[in-house]
Amino acid sequence: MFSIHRCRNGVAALLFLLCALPAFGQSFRVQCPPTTTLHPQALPRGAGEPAYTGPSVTGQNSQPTGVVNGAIKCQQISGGDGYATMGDGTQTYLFAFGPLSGLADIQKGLPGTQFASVFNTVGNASTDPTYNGAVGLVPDPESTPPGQLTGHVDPRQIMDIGVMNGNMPAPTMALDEDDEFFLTLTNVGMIMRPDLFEQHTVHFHGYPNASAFFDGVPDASVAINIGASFTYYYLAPDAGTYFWHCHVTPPEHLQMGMVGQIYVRPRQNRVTTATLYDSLVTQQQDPRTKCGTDILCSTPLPPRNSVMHAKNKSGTPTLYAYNDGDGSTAYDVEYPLQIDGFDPNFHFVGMTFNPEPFTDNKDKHFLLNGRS
Ligand SMILES: [Cu+2]
Repeated sequence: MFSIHRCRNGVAALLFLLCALPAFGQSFRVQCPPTTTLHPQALPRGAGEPAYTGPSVTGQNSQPTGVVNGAIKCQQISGGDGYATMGDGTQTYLFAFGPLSGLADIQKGLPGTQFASVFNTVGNASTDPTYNGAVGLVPDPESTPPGQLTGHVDPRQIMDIGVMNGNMPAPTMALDEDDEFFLTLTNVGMIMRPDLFEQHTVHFHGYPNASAFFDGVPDASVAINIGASFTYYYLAPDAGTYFWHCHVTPPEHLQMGMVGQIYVRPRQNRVTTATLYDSLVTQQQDPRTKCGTDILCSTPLPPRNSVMHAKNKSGTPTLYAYNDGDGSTAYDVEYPLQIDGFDPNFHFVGMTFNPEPFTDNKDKHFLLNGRS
């Protein structure tokens, strides 16, 4: 995840000094493996999300041959700055995340989260409006054999698209329960604040088993420097609607705009059994969420009824917010909604080189999806 360049030719003292400088450097990279222990077979492009067929293999010895559920999903975001346009046309300065993958989907208001087979493609998001892969991903000239997609990127493409491209809300993320999610944060710097050397992180609220390494609280975790990338890893554990934010000086970076949404769609969307209830019984036998052995088991089974896995008004299978077992969280329309408030004075001062007035901070703009 980090790339540390060592000097290979540091014999003469002067030479060593000259080439020691890059030793402090990091670099942009993306990480999106096509296979993992939990997902040993790469999904072909266009395969879609596999159906939920039973308890997942955990990778532990007790279950050497288990069912593989879900897929590998990947996303890249920038940490940087940008502007929001208020209802009266005022341009309000943001510290913000921007999209660096799934740009074609983001333009349509969809999440920027992609299957590994889509993320790991080479294309030019500046010229191709249909490109959903990782911005900057190019063949690695130093791979064996040369030309493999190893996560090596062309930083120019990332800077061309990522600089001054931050938005609030941050790029939407959406995955399915049982997915493995590789989220790369690439810090492109804040071009309006060259006096700052701000790090950024991703801190995922409501994520119960976060390892400290991927938790994004900089006091106890990793924070990402300008010019560097870091890939967070999450095993989507529990269906629901969550939010995430940068945890570097959180009152400032959150107020300035570094907050977005993450949706974990329930297994119930992918069951093929006749009744939702029976599928829920199967799900509750899953070692990862089984009652009695896992902290994620929160509720007993609801009363049995025989609701079929119904079609919605447009004739496609109904989607659900949670694994409810009885269809009670079915919905027809999917739309991300984020409510924010911010103080335009604080944002204005945040664009200058003066200290921000934390004690005078008072939200005056109330925002729905970034619009006042
Ligand atoms: Cu930040």
